[in-house]
Amino acid sequence: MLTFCSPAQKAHAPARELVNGKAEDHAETPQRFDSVLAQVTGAVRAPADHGLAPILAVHAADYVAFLELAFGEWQAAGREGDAIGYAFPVRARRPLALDRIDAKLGQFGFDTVTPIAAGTWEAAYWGAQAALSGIAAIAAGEARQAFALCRPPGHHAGADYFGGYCYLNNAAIAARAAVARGLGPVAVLDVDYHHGNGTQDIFYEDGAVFFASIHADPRMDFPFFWGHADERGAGAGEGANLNLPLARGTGWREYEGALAKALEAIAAFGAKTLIVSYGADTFAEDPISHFALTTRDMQAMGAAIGALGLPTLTVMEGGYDVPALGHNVAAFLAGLESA
Ligand code: OKP
Ligand code: ZN
Repeated sequence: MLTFCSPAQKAHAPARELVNGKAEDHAETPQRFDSVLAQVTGAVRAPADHGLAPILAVHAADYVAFLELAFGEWQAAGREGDAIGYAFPVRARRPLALDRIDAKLGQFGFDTVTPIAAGTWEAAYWGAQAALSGIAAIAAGEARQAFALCRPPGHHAGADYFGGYCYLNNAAIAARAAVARGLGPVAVLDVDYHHGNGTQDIFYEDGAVFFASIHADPRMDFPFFWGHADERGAGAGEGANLNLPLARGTGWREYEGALAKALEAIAAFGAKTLIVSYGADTFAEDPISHFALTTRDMQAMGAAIGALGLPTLTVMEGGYDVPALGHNVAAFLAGLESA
């Protein structure tokens, strides 16, 4: 599988996340990148620099400027360690031109597990470029399938917010770019353990992009507030959003049924290009998740998706069993290629 990634994606190395009243070692580590890179087969290419324009086609300009400058402002304010907000506008969030870094972290972030560290912007930027390069290769007919080894992940990031370890929404940026290149209609299929709330939000009223997500029931798991089955899109996007929440403990038998529903809906939508937000945190041994898929199931998942026969870009999302991560990704991609 043609793979795009940059070593710059290891520059993001947040130390801790604040969860359940404790500071824990951050689960989304640079070692994840190495685990995957060690197992991918086929050509590995550095991403081309497509610049900020395709990022700004998804993300708000003030948000992107904030991301780029936040760590510097944090240091200029005399803070130590990574930037984490502490006050969040639950109601009446509006685009206030606030100056204090503390205020901005709350304005643009929705949790305390997504620090902005020294290399966050650089890593997120090059992850987005990897996804864009995958779409460029598909558009040019160089490959029918490609893999963007994005890190940090992207699917929790919205047009103007970060959270859930995500800053730039790589899958959404790729989907918009695919539409712009005439590869639409586009479907994004999110198989990470967690609901892709950012991607859902970005395309909620956009009828050009179908979003389907199979994930842990948000009544039990992050991101809690989004990913419920009754969220079906609105306006021009009405009916173009499909959430398939599953119970903790779900194994391949149940998962396979949900996947079949998602694939059927994507086919019925008439998608011409598919973006897969792939997270390996559905793996039974994942340290922060609660499904029960095996490495072999990852291959079956890839094969089922590949059977759609669509040009497909796979974008890396989560997966936190670091030694197993590369093997799970490789199994998924092998399945995808086998179809
Ligand atoms: C990002 B992605 C465990 C609690 C933190 C946040 C999960 C973010 C997942 N330390 N929960 O979707 O894999
Ligand atoms: Zn996840």
